[in-house]
Amino acid sequence: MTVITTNELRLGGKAAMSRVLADLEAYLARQGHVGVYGPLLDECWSQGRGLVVGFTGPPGVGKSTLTGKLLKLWREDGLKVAVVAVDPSSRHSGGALLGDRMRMRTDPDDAHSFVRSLAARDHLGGLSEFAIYALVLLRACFDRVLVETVGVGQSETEVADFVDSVVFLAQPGSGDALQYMKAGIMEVPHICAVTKSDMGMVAERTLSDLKGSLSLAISQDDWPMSLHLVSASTGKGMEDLKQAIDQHGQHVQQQQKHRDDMARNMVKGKLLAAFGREGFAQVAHRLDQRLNNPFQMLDQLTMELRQCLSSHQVS
Ligand SMILES: Nc1nc2c(ncn2[C@@H]2O[C@H](COP(=O)(O)OP(=O)(O)OP(=O)(O)O)[C@@H](O)[C@H]2O)c(=O)[nH]1
Ligand SMILES: [Mg+2]
Repeated sequence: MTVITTNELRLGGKAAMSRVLADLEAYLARQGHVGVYGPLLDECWSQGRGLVVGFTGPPGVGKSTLTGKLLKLWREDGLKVAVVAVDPSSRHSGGALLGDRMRMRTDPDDAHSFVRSLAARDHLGGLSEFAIYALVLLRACFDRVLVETVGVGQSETEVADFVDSVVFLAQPGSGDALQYMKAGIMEVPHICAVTKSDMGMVAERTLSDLKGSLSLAISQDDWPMSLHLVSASTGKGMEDLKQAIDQHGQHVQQQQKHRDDMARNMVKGKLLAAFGREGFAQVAHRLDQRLNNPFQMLDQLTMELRQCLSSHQVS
């Protein structure tokens, strides 16, 4: 089986991307590991310079509307933009509803914008198993990859592990963000925005509540959190928000450690999910070095642990 090269993927546009995502998903379902796709994923991983931005916040806060607007703004700057919606309701709708809704807002003739909805599957609210691979391929071909996820609690950490910047969106009139951060459930996002500023006072009050409590909040990668008041409907504040995301992106992409941590977390997370703590402990030391080819490493360790398991079962 021959797999497309990174270059072919870049040159092949949206059609090539759709095809490889579908093929990879089918392959993973069949084989249960990245196998022949390892070299492509590793090449995309090492060459991928696109900024992956996670948008998170409660249902209905305005994530889809806002990512749609940002897509437009970055396209006007001449950047290539992909939007991935991780759809928690897809267990019922198969993801089709959201996919259709999103597609309607994008121009099918624009070769440099790509919108795709992915099922959240078993990871409620977080990134699906497959979404992580999809992000790796997308970031090699697009300058901005926007990821929409619902979710609080555990899944926040998961999102934070695989994106460069985390943007938390707060609903006017709600103190959600504040409560989660205070309770330590949610890590401090890099950027926080109160949506729907066209609602007036209620949005402004929410902003000042957040401001008062979070003025000294520093995110994990030493970034002072910025707070924004935006309206995707009127466009107010959107340009500032876009620039704040770009600035954080520049900051984070200069850090090799950030990329190394991402690779390690990805391999660790997948091995833990497949083999549990005991299984992972057997190979944990292999992740001490820098992972230049994390996907082929993941595959190799998966094979070794599977073999180990089956020989135990035989004896
Ligand atoms: N007034 C106002 N309404 C908005 C704005 N942005 C989004 N909305 C409305 O808020 C509702 C939810 O917007 P979505 O963008 O679907 O929110 P979401 O966070 O993606 O929702 P889920 O994906 O279901 O979690 C819709 O009815 C939007 O029209 C805004 O800037 N101003
Ligand atoms: Mg949405």
